[in-house]
Order: sequence, then C-alpha cells, then structure tokens
Amino acid sequence: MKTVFSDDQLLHAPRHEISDGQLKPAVEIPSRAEIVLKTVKARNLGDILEPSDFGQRPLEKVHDKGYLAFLECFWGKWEAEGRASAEAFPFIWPVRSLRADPVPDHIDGQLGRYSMDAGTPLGARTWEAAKASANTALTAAKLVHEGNKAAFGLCRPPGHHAGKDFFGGYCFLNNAAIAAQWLRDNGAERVAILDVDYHHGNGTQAIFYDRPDVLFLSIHADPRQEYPYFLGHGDETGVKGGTGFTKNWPLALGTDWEGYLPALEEACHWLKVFKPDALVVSLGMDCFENDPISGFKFTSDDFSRLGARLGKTGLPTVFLMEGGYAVDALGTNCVNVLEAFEKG
Ligand code: 6XA
Ligand code: ZN
Repeated sequence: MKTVFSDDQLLHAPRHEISDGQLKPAVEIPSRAEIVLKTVKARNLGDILEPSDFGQRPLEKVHDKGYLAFLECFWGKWEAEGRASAEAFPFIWPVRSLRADPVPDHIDGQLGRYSMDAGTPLGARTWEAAKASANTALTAAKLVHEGNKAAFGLCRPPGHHAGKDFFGGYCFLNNAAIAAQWLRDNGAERVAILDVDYHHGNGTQAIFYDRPDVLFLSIHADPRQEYPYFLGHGDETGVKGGTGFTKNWPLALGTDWEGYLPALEEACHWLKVFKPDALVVSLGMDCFENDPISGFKFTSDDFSRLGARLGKTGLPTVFLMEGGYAVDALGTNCVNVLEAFEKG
C-alpha cells in the first residue's frame, strides 16, 4: 500500500495544551508522524509519496470561506499585536444566548468564533501544516480513485473534530470530509466514512449530517464520559435527506476488542448495505490500552484484527490517520492495521 506524507505536516508543533487546569505538554506532536513514517519504511509497507497541491477549491467544498481565511491570516494578526512569543488559545465562545454573527474584528473574538475547545493551540505554521495534511488526504483519495485498492494518508494534524467553521480536538481541516467530498466530486456516487478513532468524529458527522450520499459510521467512547462530550450519541442518525445515513456506536470506557467487535460487525453490515464506491477510514490508534488520554483496551494485535476485518469488506479504501498518542507504539499499531488489511 502506498503512503502519502509531507514534511510540511511537521510545521505545526504545539508546545502546550490546556488540560486539568494546567498548561501541559502537547500530545499531538510531530514525532507521532515521524514514528509512523519510520515504521512504514521499516516494514516495507510500500512506496512513500509527496502529496500534490490541490489548491483551495476542495477545502472550500467542506469549510466556510471565512473560517479558511481566519486560519490563513491568523498568525499575521497575532504577530502584529506583539503576541507571537506565545501560541494562541481561545478563551470565550458564542454559547447559548450569545451571537456567532457578526464575526468579531478582534482576533480573540475570532479565535472563539472559529473554535470548539481550548485544547488546540494555533502556532506560526499551523495553517501550512494543516493544508499539507489535507493535501495528503486528497492525494491518498486520488490514488484510490485511480485504481489502487487502498492508500494511506499519513495525516497530521488530524481532522475529524474540525467542523465547517471551527477547529478543535487538535484538528483544523477535516481531512476525511475533504477526501470524501473530493471522491464524490470525481465520480463516486456513494462514499462511506468509518471512524474508528477512540473519540467521536463530531466534525465529520456534522458536515454530512443531512446527506444521503455520504454514510458516516463511528465507533467511539461514549460522549457521556469522554471528549467531545456534546455529540456522538446513539440516537444521532441524520436529518432530512440524510436520515439513516449516520450511525454511532458509543461504547463504555474500558471496552476491549471483544466488546468492540459487535459494533464493528454492525458497521461492516451497513457498509455492505450501502455499497459505497469508496470507503474512507478515519484511523485513530487511540483505542490502544496504553494511550495516555484514552480509555479503551486494544492490544497491538487487536489493531491487526481491525485491519483484517476491514480488508474483508473488499472496498477501495482510503486510510487517513487521526489520533493515537502512545507514540512508541503508534507506528506498530498503525502499520498493523494497514498490513492486515492488505492480507485480509
Ligand atoms: C481533549 C482531547 C482531544 C481528543 C483528540 C483526539 N484535549 N481526537 O484524539 O480524536
Ligand atoms: Zn482520538
């Protein structure tokens, strides 16, 4: 299987995140991508390609233009205000009873308008890295469109929490949504997204919530107990024409492979019913038992089981990396999925 990756994706290098009332060392760091790349090479998964530049258009098909302009111009304004020695965190949001329009002129207001949490700092080169990550996803989608059975977009920063007009959960551009939309725009009539990251992909779900042409399936920690807390419940099944084309399997903290498998089988059943022209997998490795911020109990071998099961669907598949923060094991767990998929 071919892997797509660009060094530009390393340019987003957050120092801190806010958690437990403290500025803690960031966990979504460049070494995540480096260890996966190293393992892809060591295990001879296949060729490694640089992404092509798809320009702004595929981003605009998913994201709000004002949001994209905000991401692009943010650091210049932050610098102009003499604040460039620190990375930027939002601290106010337009919650119930406040207005999200008009968009504030002040960058602190804009930061809140275009974000969902305080755990995701913006840095000097975040925009470049996020664009490169989206181009990696698009290039992987194009490889599958051109007839490759599967491709791996080694995306980082990740994407599945990013909405039409907000960043959060370490995500800026929704790589999976951008890839799925590009596949739709290039001949695929139906695209399915299966999100196996430990956290619910709230951004991806929201982007396609009223659409019958993109099926969104997600297996994740119950939002009653886990981030992102405000989406990912079992009763969210889509709206309008999209009713029935979103399905969620929220699972209890402590879930292991045996507890996970029935949900995975149900998801695979819906893939069979939907018959997509292509599958996009939001591939998080944070279901791992030693993940520092998560609560499932996958072993490294379970990632091979996951890959083998996905391989059995027989679908042309675009794998896009999402979360996973046990850096030492991240390469092994990720390549376990991809290798087993190819054998399966
Ligand atoms: C809160 C946790 C963010 C979750 C990021 C993630 N700081 N999402 O892995 O899939
Ligand atoms: Zn995650």
